[in-house]
Amino acid sequence: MTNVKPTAAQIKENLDIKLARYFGCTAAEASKDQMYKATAMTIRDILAEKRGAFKKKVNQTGAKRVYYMCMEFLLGRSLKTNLCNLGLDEEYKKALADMGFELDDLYNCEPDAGLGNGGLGRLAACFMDSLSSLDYPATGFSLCYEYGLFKQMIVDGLQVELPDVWLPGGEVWLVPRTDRSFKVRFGGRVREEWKPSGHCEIIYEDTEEIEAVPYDMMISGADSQAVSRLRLWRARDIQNFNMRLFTQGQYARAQQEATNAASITKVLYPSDNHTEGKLLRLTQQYFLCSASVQSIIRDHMAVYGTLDNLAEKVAIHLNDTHPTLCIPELMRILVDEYFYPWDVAWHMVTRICSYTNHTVLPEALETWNEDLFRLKLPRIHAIIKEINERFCREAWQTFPGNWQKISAMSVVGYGQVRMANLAVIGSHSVNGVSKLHSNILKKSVFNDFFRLYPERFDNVTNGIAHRRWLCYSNPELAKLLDETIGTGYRHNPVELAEFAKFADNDEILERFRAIKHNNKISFANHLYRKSGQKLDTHAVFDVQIKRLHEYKRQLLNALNIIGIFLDLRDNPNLDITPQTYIFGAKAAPGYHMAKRIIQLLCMISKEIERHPAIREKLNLVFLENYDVSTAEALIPSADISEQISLAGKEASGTGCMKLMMNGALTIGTLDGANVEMLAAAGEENMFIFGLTSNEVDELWARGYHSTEFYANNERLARIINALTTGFGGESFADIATYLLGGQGIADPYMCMADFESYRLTHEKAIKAYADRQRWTRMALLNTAASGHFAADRSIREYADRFWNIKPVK
Ligand code: 26W
Repeated sequence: MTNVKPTAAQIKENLDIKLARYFGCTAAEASKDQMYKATAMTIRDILAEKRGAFKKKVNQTGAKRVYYMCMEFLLGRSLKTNLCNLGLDEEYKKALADMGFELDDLYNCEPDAGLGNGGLGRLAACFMDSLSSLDYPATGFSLCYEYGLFKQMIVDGLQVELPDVWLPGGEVWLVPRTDRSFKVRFGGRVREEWKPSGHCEIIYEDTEEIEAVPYDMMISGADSQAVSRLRLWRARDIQNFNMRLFTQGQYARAQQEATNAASITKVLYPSDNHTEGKLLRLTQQYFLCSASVQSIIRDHMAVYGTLDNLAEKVAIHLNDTHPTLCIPELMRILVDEYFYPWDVAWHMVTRICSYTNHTVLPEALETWNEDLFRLKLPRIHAIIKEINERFCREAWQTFPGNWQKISAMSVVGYGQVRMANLAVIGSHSVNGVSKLHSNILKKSVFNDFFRLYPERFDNVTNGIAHRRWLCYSNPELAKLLDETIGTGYRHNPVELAEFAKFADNDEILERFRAIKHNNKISFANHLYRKSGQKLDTHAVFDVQIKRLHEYKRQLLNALNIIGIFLDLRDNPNLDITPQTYIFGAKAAPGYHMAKRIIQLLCMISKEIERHPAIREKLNLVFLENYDVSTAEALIPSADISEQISLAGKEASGTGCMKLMMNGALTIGTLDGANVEMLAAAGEENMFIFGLTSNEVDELWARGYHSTEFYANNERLARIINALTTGFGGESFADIATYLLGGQGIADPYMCMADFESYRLTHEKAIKAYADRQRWTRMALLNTAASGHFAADRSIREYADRFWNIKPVK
């Protein structure tokens, strides 16, 4: 059946079989949920079969493979992408309609697989799509968290976190491979024993062994041969169950032992850009690395029977530092289990591994307490010490006598194990995720390493799965593109540039505008069904969607909205274009300031509600539980995209790309990928404001005093004072203090310094919106300029420059 598309009749037959076997019912009796599951199961079968054929071809051709290691994959839903990528959506729609079901209804039965926090995890998911669409042999490795990122509820403006139970509906995509389990060791002691053969054997004593069980998810490419595999590990107690304790009547203790092991993959850490150095997280990371590297070695041995050619056949990519322990784990297996000499093994490891950095914030760079590390992973600790010693000797050649530099670059120092340093030392390539970010890595974060290994440093600007984020979530726009520029852009996204030819075509502009308006109506309906909130679809939709973090400056946006609110309160007849501000953001549960900013946004919204006259012109909507599916519904409807981080802080941003592709105009700083978006779209089609990253550095060096901006800007002063008075009955004096000083550094992300520039630029954008013809032209040109920001382009760059892998056709 491989590559032969099933007919509607065959689909119906397959669905009947699944319903009968798994739910004991017929189509007429089945619930939507049962039909969704039956549908997913039939797709899973098609994918498994296709994957088998592809794997065979990869084995036969001896092609090199890439293994993408990441603690997070923010997949969202799978049914629609898989169906569309396989080109089966129309047939399934027909078959299901015959059986009394609407495919669109079934899409909504699927829970989001939220196995990630934000940008990093979503990027990994987009990359899996491109890897299979471009026919690269790829496996992603991560953990099968029982609970994904928490569900967010907002109660009186406060974020409440609820567990995200995704498996009951999400499990249908997973194929358990209990036959492919591995053991992962923790704790205990290690001893070296020299054997007469000359080998050193490593003896483990009193270690705890935990079983890693793989659950495989197949990810289809679009119109391609390849099916990528995402292997998610689940922890299971190796002794299964302590029957001795149980028969002694110690039921709870017997139960407890098994639970401890399973807790490793219980829940995703809900924080990005801030690490706490918690033992459970280190345990999760090693669990992922050890199981995955063992799996890679096993697969390789099964095909080649030797590891001598491992570096020619395997690329391992470390997506941020979280899976860095792959480096010492691979060393452990090569040296301890296959007896390769250290130097030979190290040469292999550095040829195999590559590393991407995703953040420059110092609080996000992971380090572990060395004592804790040694207790949990004694053998890995010893290996890291050896790596470190050899590295320091090497660095001495470049920086003789400069102990300060060498100690800053070392992996182990001051009682800490530093993951970023290990990742750089053990990889042949290190890249940032936008041009600006990669330059900052070379200039500051990794400057010493750059001087030592200049050839290792490179840039690959991020990209998005344009089929998911444009073709499937904005089908009307995709149809217009198909008609005007042909369907080639679906596989070759740079062809979107052709669309620019229609920038002065009135008929196309009108259609483009109408599509945006229809998308706004669709989103308004979606929101109304979900929460009862109403949206004015004639207002500008001004959208800021991303994790809540101070550096992303949702607060700057809020300050500007407060200004407009005060204007309207003074004069409700003010002639301004109606504007609706839409926010979606989750805050890390322990991140106090982020939660206060959410509360501020909600309370401004509540305050506006109290003024019917103001509500006609100004609205603020805070979307509860922003997730991938919400993004897919919202992004096609956005007019304005807020990308307003303090310059130098946002590594890339990818939401900006999704919004641009769907014809939203960006208001942004010269940060992350905005810089390249500007180069692609032209300054006449973007609204750029604020300090540049160099200016930010200079201002810090000179001494930044936010109070000067308060003193010299009456409007800003009034806004800050309004914070203290409060909104919706809640004072935000603490946020005023945060901005002006009093405790800690005043306004650490320079909202005050950038305020005026932001306000003026924003005003310019809102005024530009009034000229709809001109606005639509700019929006169309943004879509046309967005092809560069497709993940297909990013993946080709990784494949050619770092992984050295080729498509298998
Ligand atoms: C808890 C430790 C931790 C630290 C950092 C967890 C997760 C992180 C991530 C690296 C944070 C993250 O998601 N970074 C984002 O990565 C995106 C993909 O490259 C970029 O587009 C964003 O700019 C960057 O913030």
